Amino acid sequence: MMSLKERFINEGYVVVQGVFTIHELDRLKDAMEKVIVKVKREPLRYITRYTKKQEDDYDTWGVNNILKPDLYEPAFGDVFGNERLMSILRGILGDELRFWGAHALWSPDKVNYQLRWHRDYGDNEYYHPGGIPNHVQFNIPLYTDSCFIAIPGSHRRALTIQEREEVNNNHAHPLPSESQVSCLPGDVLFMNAHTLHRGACNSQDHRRTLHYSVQGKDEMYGGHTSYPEMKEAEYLQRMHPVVRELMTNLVQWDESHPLSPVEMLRKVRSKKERENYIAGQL
Ligand SMILES: O=C(O)CCC(=O)C(=O)O
Repeated sequence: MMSLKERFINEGYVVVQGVFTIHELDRLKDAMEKVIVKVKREPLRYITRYTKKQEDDYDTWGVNNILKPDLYEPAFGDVFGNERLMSILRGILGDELRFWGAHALWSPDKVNYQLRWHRDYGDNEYYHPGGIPNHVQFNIPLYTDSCFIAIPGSHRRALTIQEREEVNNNHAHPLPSESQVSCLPGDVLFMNAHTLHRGACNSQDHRRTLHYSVQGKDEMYGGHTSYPEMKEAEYLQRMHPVVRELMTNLVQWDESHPLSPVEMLRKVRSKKERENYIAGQL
């Protein structure tokens, strides 16, 4: 029988059951509702994900950067105090990790969403034939969640013609080997975001899911998501010690690997593209 890590490397994702306790989930649910209220009140203030974005008529399905001071709730950082979670992440990526991202996703109120087929980070051509991950993304569903749809093993190969057509045309049609991934509250979905995937969620669903990512401390791919507060002692002091370490590692890596002007431009462009895309403008 394959180990959890082998399944992750082989399939590009794996669901681990019962990682979070009811008590942890309850704290996260409270924190999540506070964030949703803030974002719905002032969506333009944050990096918000929209299904509808018209003046005075917004419908949202998520927000990025929930560990930033204006959205932070201690429960969000305390996720990294879960020993089972940390041992799985370290088992896949190694003992020393760095922070990459922390976002929140929820069901829209008005407009159902169908997120197109994609690999994350704008890297639709990227794959590692051995399935070796350069990050782990993980979803913590606070309620039953079946919104993530993926093609198992697609992170280890080039896209097929049919898949490439879907990606290039921003489509979200069902594909032959797709698999809808279902999680119960307490489960964690670990994913290699280079696995071809899409998302779908209806306004009738009650989705509340945290969407985090980490990398190995010295991973050459990625990084560059540190923000100024991560260097402030007062901000770091509020964080769980593991988060403090992950953020310090990210800042150190970002500072010792400055982007060239061309890379900077590429990053700004792909960030803009991604923001437009998650803002429902593509
Ligand atoms: O709704 C989902 O779970 C998919 C989210 C997603 O694909 C993304 O944020 O890139």
